Amino acid sequence: MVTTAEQQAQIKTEDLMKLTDWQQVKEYEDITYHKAEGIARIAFDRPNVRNAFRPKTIDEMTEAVLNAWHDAQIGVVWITANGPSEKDGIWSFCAGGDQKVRGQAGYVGDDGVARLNVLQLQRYIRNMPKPVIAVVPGFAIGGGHVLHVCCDLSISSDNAIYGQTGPIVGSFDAGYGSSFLAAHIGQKKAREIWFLCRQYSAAQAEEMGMVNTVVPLADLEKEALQWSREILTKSPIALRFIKAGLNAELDGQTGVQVMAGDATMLFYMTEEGTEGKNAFLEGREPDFSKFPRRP
Ligand code: 1HA
Repeated sequence: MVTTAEQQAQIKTEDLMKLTDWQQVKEYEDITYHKAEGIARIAFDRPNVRNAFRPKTIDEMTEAVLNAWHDAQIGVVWITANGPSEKDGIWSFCAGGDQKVRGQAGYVGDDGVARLNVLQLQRYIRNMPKPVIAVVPGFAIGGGHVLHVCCDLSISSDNAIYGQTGPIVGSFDAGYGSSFLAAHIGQKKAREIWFLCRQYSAAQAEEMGMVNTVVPLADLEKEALQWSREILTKSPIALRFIKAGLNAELDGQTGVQVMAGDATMLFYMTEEGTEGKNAFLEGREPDFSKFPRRP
């Protein structure tokens, strides 16, 4: 049985968050940001508009994502959402760009400038060398759907609804929102989702490989915690390279650059790499003769 609208209305963010000792990192207007046991929980907090994002929302989310990226204590990052809507009790993940602030050339912020800054956020999620999990408690529509596609894993509540609206509202994401989607579920299904703009249940999303697992809304964060704890027992460098490797082909030169950077980091950690630095600092020629030329 899928969580009904009446049941959704009874479930509060505090209920979902009571399973671990979440500590607030910073107070924001459009999002909330907490950390616990190596996990960063970054949540959309505009449930009354289905968590649609305006420029401030994306600015705040970008700051939190970068903070989690650079925190060496954090090994897993959640992109999730708070709920339910005070108006109708419905839960959502994100309904994409806030159409009320959409101007002629993008979404208009307090500074009056129109931008599509969610694309930068997508790149950060993709390039961050840590697993990012979309923890989806409801509607994932338009640019909200694209964000879950950009995450490494998607854990879905059973009431979640997935779909695209771009060709209805006069928008499209022909970048990550199309190519990564096709990589996940195949070209035919990706074209169906974009050309017809239908809505899909969580069960359908799981069947087509668009999400990893589906659980009742009440158990969503319990499931996400379990997945995160399992991930946190694994080698950070192994996970870093797996993510980079899985991204590399589709990401082209950027994918190669990310992976090459990881290789450089490892090289810096070796005696051979350190010899070059030491020699420079000591004003002598480097001596690489003792390092084997392995087959
Ligand atoms: O395509 C891009 C981009 C492409 C390239 C680069 C950057 C991009 C950045 C963004 C996007 C986009 O995201 S385009 C797609 C924008 N999003 C949409 O078209 C989704 C619009 N919303 C819906 O289709 C529906 O609301 C829904 C399927 C998610 C839920 O339907 P439901 O349950 O019938 O609720 P609804 O009554 O429609 O919405 C509840 C409240 O939330 C409404 O407000 P209220 O009348 O109570 O005051 C509704 O206006 C508000 N709301 C929902 N979605 C949005 C929204 N307000 C502003 N913007 C929204 N996107």
